[in-house]
Amino acid sequence: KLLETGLREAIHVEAIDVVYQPQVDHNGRIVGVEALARWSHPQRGPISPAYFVPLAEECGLMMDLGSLIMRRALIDSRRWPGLKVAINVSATQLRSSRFLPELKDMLRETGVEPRSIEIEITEGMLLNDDQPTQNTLNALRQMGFSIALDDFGTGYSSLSYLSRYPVDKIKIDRSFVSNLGVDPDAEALIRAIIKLAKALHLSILAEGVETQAQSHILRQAGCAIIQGYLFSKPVDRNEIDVMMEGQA
Ligand code: G
Ligand code: G
Ligand code: MN
Ligand code: NA
Repeated sequence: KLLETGLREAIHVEAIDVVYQPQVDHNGRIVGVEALARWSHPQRGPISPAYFVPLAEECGLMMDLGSLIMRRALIDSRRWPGLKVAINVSATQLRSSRFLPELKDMLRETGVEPRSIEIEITEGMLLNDDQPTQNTLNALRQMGFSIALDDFGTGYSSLSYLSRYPVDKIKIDRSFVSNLGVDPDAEALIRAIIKLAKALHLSILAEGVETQAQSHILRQAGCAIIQGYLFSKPVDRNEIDVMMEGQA
């Protein structure tokens, strides 16, 4: 209850910030960044989005929180013309009739082109298979956004939704990556996922890459883009500026 009040206040005064985690090719060249929300409670300190995003869902604050993050990420994206900025969008946002009109307003306000933005949704959201979600995804795709499927492999996925929904990229969940070199089946699983992605003409990215060994196996398996602590943790916008100056 106390946290709910704090979150409401933080959203009201726009005290939620966004950090960015680079997505790199195997030469270490940054090709995109994922926007990740951050909240530091005045008394309790940093609270994980794994906690405050679901809290926002429970107390009806998700649309306000999502809009705040979206606007912030769109504004920041103008700093990095060559980069795609990936933004996590929740199930509630996709189902809401507020979502598309607000997004269109923000695009107008900021002058940002949809093709420089990737919308990240989770596998679980597709399992509900409701019409509003499908309509919104189709509209996003038509506007020129790309769509990435986050945490791929963790849902109870019948693969059929992959062809039913307008998905451009799958992000291999870090649980598969962390098992590389530990669980003998992990490499086979990753190879299978990559093969599937290629058969469906989907781009592929692996998350949670922490070691050179993991990076090497992924590269061998045909996964060209990686995200994880090996290259960089999520950092503030100024640090991305510096990284981008270095690769100009
Ligand atoms: O950044 P971190 O690893 O702490 O994120 C934890 C979880 O919170 C991840 O599952 C991530 O996808 C989710 N998350 C982070 N930022 C956002 C956001 O802006 N919107 C939504 N819906 N989820 C987010
Ligand atoms: O679910 P999603 O992919 O949006 O979650 C992103 C979260 O994963 C972020 O909170 C980020 O802090 C975390 N993360 C990013 N890279 C790594 C990594 O290499 N290892 C681990 N353990 N977590 C990571
Ligand atoms: Mn994500
Ligand atoms: Na993920």
